[in-house]
Amino acid sequence: METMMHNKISAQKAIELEDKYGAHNYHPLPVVLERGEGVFVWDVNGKQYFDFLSAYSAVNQGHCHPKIISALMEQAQKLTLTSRAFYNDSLGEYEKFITSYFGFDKVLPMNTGAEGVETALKLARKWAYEKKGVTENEAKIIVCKNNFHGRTISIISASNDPDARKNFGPYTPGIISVEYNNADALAELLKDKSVAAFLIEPIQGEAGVVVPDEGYLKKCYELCKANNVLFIADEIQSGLGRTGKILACDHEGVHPDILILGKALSGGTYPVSAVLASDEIMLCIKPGQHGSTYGGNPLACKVGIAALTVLKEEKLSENSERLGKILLNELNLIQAEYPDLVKLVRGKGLFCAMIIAERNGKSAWDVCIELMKNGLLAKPTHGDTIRFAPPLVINEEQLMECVAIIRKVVKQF
Ligand code: IF1
Repeated sequence: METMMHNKISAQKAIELEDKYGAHNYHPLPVVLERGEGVFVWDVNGKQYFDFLSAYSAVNQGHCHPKIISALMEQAQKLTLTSRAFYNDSLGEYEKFITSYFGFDKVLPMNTGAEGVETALKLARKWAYEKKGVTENEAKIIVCKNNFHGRTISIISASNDPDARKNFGPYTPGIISVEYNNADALAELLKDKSVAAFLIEPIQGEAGVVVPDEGYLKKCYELCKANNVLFIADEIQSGLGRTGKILACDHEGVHPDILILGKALSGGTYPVSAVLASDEIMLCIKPGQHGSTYGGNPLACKVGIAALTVLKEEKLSENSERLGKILLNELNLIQAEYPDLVKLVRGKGLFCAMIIAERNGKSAWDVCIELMKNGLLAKPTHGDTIRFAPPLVINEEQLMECVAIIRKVVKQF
């Protein structure tokens, strides 16, 4: 125990080291975590918190889920990476598993979400030239305003968030943006026959859990079909049970032409992303035309199978749907009680957000600091929004404990 205590880093020291030696590309809440299990995380001083961010929906299965960790540990002692220069005994099994899990012909395995999005964009362009007959280098991609799809130069070229794009130009051409939740505006843009694909988050996460009107997704899908345009669903954050269905597209029975997954595809243990599509689309990419050092590595494959199995076996989508209804109802009650602080709440499943009215200089950040002091970790975004997205393994008793913390903190403001 002495050695353990001796090696323990203090919160202040950890923060100082990051400040001195790390890029300042984040502004974290002043909490230093050292352990996670299920819905809980603990800081270096042993204080316990409910994790209401779930690492942006990467730990839907809960922190350090034993089944996923044991799959990771077992494979880590056997074979972690072969590169795709050779076959390995795990990739084919994983590809069969994930394609039948979501109902697609093929999967292209990658690592981060942004790589998955970039892969989908490359597939869509290739398909446009080689199958749709769009003139080479003229393919267009339609994206939604206030999107978030990652941080690469092509992806931020599709962003209208000044923080995400300022001074990162020149930008990738061939990207058009359309108002979210406006199918008529999309119909207008689809008249351009050089459009290859429409890329959408079924629910916009970073924008503040923006849930479109009932029927919007279905309408967009039908418009894309009618205009021979690929419907690409970025379910990196909204997928894998977060909104109460295994995919947010399932709320409207939409089967996307290209599906992009990430984050909880590994339960937060390892970067794993995936792009799923039909043979017609996927086989446009031939050997040597796309790849990645770690894409489809044996470790990712075993972890991916375990993470997806846990989602199904523990009925985490159903739990998200049931408890999400309770959470949204409770947040609406808090909004009704304190309308001058809480402007509105919205969400679907255990994917909720609260919009804070800036009052006497108090912002969402200040509310999150108080929530932290009361044992609940949530993240402010865009100044006035707080996202509430606990791991999908949370139970009703724990959820109500968290609602009480949120109510207590809102009340004291
Ligand atoms: C950051 C946001 C969330 C995503 C969707 C693709 C990606 C993400 C819908 C890219 C990633 C992360 C990135 C992280 C914070 C977080 C985030 F605030 F940035 F926007 F969740 F909302 N599509 N989202 O949400 O996946 O390459 O990161 O694996 O960049 O600060 P990635």
